Amino acid sequence: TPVAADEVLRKRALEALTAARARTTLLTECVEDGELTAQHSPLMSPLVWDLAHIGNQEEQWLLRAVAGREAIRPEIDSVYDAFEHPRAERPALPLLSPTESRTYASDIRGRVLDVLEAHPLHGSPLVDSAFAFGMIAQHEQQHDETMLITHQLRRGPAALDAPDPPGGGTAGLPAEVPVPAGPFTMGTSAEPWALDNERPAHHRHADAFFIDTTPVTNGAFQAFVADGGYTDERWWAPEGWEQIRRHGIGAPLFWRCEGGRWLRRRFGTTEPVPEDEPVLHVSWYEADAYARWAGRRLPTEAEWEKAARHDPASGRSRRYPWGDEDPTPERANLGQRHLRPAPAGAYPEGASPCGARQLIGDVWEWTSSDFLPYPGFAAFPYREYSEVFFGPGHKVLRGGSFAVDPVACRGTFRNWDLPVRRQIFSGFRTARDA
Ligand code: AVJ
Ligand code: FE
Repeated sequence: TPVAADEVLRKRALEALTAARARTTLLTECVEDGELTAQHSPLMSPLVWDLAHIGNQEEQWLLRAVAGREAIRPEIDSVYDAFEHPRAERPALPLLSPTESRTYASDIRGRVLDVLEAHPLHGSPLVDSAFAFGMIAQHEQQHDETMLITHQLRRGPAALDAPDPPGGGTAGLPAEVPVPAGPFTMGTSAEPWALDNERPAHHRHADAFFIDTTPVTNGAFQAFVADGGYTDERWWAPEGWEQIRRHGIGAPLFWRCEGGRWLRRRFGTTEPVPEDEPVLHVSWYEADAYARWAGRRLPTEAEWEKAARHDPASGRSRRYPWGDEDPTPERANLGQRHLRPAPAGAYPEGASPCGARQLIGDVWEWTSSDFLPYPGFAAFPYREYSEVFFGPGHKVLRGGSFAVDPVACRGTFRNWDLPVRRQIFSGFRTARDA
């Protein structure tokens, strides 16, 4: 019955919002208040900006747009508008204090839970299937990932802790798997909480290609470094070459060489670079250069999605590599359960029909594609989520990292960033034409 279906939606939305807030709380309670207002990197906002921005977006969409309420603190909207103020300028804004930010966000949440209990979940695209509630849970989780990046950039002793992910191993696995030529369905019109840029479902053709079974590992990337990959202009796109020259970049972010051994800084600790783990913190240019050095290329976004979703047995595209069921800890490294990617070859239960592993979770995977709208795209509910970023300036990343919550991760989910970015939890796998 519709009433029972609504109760399922309300429960799902409540769980997603509650899980997001638990993670926000963890990320903002594990350091002193002074660290919340500090700027740990000009690339990032102070953590306290993310905290109040989370509350402000929730107020704007769930209290004002959905429930028609008056603004509670209209004067702060502009302070927490990401487009008005670039990250580097945010520490100078009249920000709410840590205590005020916590109180504001929890006050908004209390009112939102009242709205969620009673508001109709039919009658407009914003509320159908509890979309706006799902969108706001995804928004908070995306900022939680951003805050985790800030934690990685911050100096000082570790503030976070988590058990290691399960082991992997590539013995017996082919280095690459084939995907035959043919059409497939890209994007979705069915996933209720899919964001505007994932829509609509449409047909695409892909020529036959091979794709790496696992993401490229640190060990493989070290071979590129040792072979002089960073000093050979042949492998680099011109803007990438310019960036590594100008900044003296010779290895992934957070790596350093000591006595001939590669070490890396990871959430307040330093450790030898684990050779069997997917490489992390590389720019699109570094991924692209590695692929060219290896005689290969990055997959296109369509190739990535076909490898992840297309089921040749049924001809359908599935929600995830393993099928239509939600992620579990046995299938993918998601949700900040671990503070690192799992070794290559982990999660056999998460393999896709073509045999590729770890397409979901572990590291965001750079693709060769620009972030562009699908045919039939319609901005919803606001142009600033996706539309203003379309174009050649941003490259698409797929699959999610260990820092992405399952609510903001699926086979159709699209992330994007500037090709110079390397503080994000980014890695890649390579491909080639068949
Ligand atoms: C989709 C991850 C690129 O963090 O800039 C957060 C998500 N949009 N608030 C970002 C987002 C508005 C966005 N990314
Ligand atoms: Fe935001």
